[in-house]
Amino acid sequence: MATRLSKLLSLVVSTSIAATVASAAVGGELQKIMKARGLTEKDVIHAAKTYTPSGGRDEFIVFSSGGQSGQIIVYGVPTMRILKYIAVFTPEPWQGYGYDEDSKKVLREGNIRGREINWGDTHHPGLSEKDGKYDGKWLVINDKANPRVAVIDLKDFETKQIVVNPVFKSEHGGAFFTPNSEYILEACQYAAPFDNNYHPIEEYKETYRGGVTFWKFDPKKGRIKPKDSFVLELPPYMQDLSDAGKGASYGWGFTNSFNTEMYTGGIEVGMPPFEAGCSRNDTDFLHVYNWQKLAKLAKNKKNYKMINGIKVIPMSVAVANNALFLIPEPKSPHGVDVSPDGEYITVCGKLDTHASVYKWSKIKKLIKNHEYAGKDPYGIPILDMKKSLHGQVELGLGPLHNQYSNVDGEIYTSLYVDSQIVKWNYKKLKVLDKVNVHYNVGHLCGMEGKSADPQGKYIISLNKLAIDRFDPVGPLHPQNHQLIDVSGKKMDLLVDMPLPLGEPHQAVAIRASKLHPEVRYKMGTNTKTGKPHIGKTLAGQERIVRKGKNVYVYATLVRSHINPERITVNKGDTVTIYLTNLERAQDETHGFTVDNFDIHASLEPGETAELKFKADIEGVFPYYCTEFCSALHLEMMGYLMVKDPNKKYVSAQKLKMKKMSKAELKAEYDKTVAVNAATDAVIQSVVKFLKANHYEKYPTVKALVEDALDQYGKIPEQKKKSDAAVKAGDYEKAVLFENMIWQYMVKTADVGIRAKDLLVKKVATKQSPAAEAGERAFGEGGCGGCHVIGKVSSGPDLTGVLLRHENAEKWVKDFVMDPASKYNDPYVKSMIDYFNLKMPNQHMNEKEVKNIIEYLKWVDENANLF
Ligand code: CUK
Ligand code: CUA
Repeated sequence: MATRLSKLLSLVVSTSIAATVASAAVGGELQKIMKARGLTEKDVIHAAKTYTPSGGRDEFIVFSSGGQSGQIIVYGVPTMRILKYIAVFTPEPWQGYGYDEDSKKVLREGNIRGREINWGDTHHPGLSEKDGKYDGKWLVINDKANPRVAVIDLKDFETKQIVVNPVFKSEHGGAFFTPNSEYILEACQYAAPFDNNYHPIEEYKETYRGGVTFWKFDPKKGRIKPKDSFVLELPPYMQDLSDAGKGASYGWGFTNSFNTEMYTGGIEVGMPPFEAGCSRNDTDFLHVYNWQKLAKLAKNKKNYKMINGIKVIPMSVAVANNALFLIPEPKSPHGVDVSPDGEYITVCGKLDTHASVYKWSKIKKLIKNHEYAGKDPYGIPILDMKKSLHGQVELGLGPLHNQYSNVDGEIYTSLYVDSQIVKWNYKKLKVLDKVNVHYNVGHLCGMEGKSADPQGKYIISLNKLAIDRFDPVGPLHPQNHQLIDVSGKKMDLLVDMPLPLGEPHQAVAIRASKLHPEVRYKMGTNTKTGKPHIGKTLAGQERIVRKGKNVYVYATLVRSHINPERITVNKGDTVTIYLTNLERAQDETHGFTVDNFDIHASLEPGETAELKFKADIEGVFPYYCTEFCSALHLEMMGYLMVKDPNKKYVSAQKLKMKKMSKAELKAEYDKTVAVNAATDAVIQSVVKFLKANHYEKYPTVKALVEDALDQYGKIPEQKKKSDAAVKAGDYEKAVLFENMIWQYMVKTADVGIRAKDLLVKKVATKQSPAAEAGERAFGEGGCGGCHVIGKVSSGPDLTGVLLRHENAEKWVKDFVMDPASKYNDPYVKSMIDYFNLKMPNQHMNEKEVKNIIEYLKWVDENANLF
């Protein structure tokens, strides 16, 4: 159902595209808004291209690195709405990541040399591939600061594994999948010794090394296998970005570099800084290597050395096996990007105004014929640059990164210094278009723009500086992602999105239709391993077990209680709480914390998590559910009581309070039972309606009904307890159990009525646009405050109102527009007496009233449903 605004917007779009109707034709209300907000027609078109009505979905999902936040940011295109932050290398409190034992285990896989690292600098997210196309299963990302790679499962968007590179001290050129997710490439950045010892910087060329690590990936299980992974040793050139070959160049990998000068800085000893020494040469080297061949070499002991527990293939072995080559590339390059067919490799040089396009068939020929231009100091064959090049194009200042589109030969490149995106053709070597961005763009993100199947449509410019784009929020500004429509001949910048969470380096986008996340886990799942949790607890299995100084609590959570509700331990005990969320309903997450103990878990439906802490201070500590999960969420709590076993406690003098008599208790019990019976009657009528209208045919309705029946199914057990209490003469307890029954009934009715409303919409006759507008006017005009369709409320039920009066349409219209004129009409008079209320003038216009009448006609047509 489109809103009024979006309808008007689409009107503007169609008129301006047709360019036949002047803007005078635009609806008056829209024009008013445009004027008040100072919007041009172009602005409104941009709004229409990115706006999505409530409940609408995006076409693409973007995974952006969170940079210094150590996380990943997920957002939608074209709306640029942020959907999630994925916790990766850094604790994340909402999701309990790093605050419960299971996620701590994942986070601690990232310890380096036995030390906790709680920080990360995420740079390059990579999506798993099948035949070079995204399969929507796994996401990986690297940490530049602490050489690590993490794996995220796209079934639940949670981090499952972190691996530490045991020989690199820094890395940057990862994480990039090979075309069938066989390996994840991770290239070094700042060269350093592979061992963990001190080596003087004067021995840089001899003892410092760069490299590329090939992490073996199991695409079925979605885990890296460190034992089957290996490193290719490279000279201490600062390796930078990488890309895996595909199609024609399948089996090969490409990594560029800067500082092939091997400069080592030294401002403090009077040397020029790194920036001067690293940019001395006109060219650096593109590393070209055959990973398929290297993988075979890594199977034989004689080809590798073990360093810090990982296989390292020396350069000499790679060279002897024709698996490693160098090609000169322009000064201080940055991005290297292989075309969708694998035939062209585009390299950008930060300090060169050109992009260089290499041709794979030319490189292959040179390799095949052993035609080398020379060797580098480490004996690696160098291929001639000119003979490898397809050509070069002058793009502008500071070209950095590239993305491909669905149009053959079309490529987009970011220009850092010029603050522009340039569209050009890498086959014809021709610049096509440029657009200004704000400001200093780093990476850019096309839709599946680095896969073998780029989608075109949009480019996102990931800018490094925002400067004047947003309301100032202090000296630190948000990052600015700008969405650009690239579907036309000219690029069209649509919208800015501020990102207030670290500096996102690269982003990858995938069609939303390729992602299929789960709604719930199998009951009792350890979400970090995907296996049943050792603490899995089903309803009725809740218990507290003591083993010496260890207390184990097996707890469950379901709307709206935590079981158990009282936990008493001794000061000094170690407490382990296993929590299982018993819910099956969509989005019904419960959170859990014990006040003052720095622990938190987020439990999605079916999840079990483990919390552990030492009860090292005496006192009473409430624990509670931290997600507002239901009307009685505040009641979802309990007490942890920590006693000092060495202390004597004196009981408090009991307060004397008036107690209810047995007769009073019995009366309260009878009243509660009667309320329950009445509520149950409502539920039964809803159930009857749902069944009669075949709710099971509509999956969304069915899911709600199942959730409702799940709640309803919990009633008999409570009833048994209530009856037993009555039998024992304990009406106090019986009332409490009857109240619990009422709680379950309220939850059942709540979901059941939502299901009914949804079903009514599905089975009713289709509303005409006028009736639709009428229903909206009915709601917005406040009619619903007194009139409930199908029910007598504080005003009469309007079902059948058009049958009750002669010449009814006119009668209703006159009455709504001027109610006072009919206050003396005998029928209206009797109504005023009955409801003790007069119909007020809601000041509706004639059009609105006409629409409301259409809506009431629709109500009459479907009267049997209300
Ligand atoms: S890098 Cu940041 S702009 Cu780390 Cu991929 Cu190029
Ligand atoms: Cu569960 Cu709040």
